[in-house]
Amino acid sequence: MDLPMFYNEEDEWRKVMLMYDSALKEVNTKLEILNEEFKLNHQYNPIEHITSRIKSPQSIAKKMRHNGRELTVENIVKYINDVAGIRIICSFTSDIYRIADLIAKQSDVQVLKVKDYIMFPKPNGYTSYHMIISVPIYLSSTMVNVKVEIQIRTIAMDFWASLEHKIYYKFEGNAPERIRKELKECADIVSYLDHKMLTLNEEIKIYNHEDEIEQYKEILS
Ligand code: 0O2
Repeated sequence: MDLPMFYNEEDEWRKVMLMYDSALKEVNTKLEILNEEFKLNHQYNPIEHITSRIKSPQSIAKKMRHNGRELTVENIVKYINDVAGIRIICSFTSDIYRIADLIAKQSDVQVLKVKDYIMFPKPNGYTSYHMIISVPIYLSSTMVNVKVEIQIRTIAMDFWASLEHKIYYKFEGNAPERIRKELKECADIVSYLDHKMLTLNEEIKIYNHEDEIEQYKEILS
């Protein structure tokens, strides 16, 4: 984003945070609208729930240190993609791609980067679909494009990721081999479960469709 001119670093920081916060509101509204419309047309919610957060100053500083960059507002805006983050939890894997596609198709949304950890899981077993997008935010005298990281995953993927996150921090990234192996096994079970649930849901849809045809036949006879 092109930063408007600010008077000092503290003012600048506050205004940048306002922009990230506004971007979260924009994207959350877009998602609520898509979910409501989908519910109206298809009688179900593709989105189970949504959480959003602004990255804590400590996490931002840690990431900047890790990347070996000087901690300035300009660098944060330029190099940290997930200051504003949204996590979308879906029931089925097919919903993930549907939601990602609906977001990407919006004309004011720019997709800057996609990481498909569902097609290509991380070696530890992590699966999720990540998008870095930018959305326009209109201020009184200017418009800025603000980056938002969107993570889309199923309930089961989210369950796994939160436990893995806890374990990662508990062992500071050096979990014992046995725990890492068991986590990977759990990730395989998650993937199997998601696949099985999706297949079952598709079957139920066929039954519902056949029921509807029978009902029409009865009405017409
Ligand atoms: P937190 O606390 O969630 O904010 P890039 O954005 O492309 O410049 P980055 O940040 O490595 O580079 O991107 P990536 O790989 O898309 O990962 C970003 C976020 O995905 C992480 O943010 C986590 O939230 C999540 N994530 C990625 N890999 C894992 C994993 O192995 N396990 C779990 N539980 N989550 C993961 P942060 O900043 O690490 O943390």
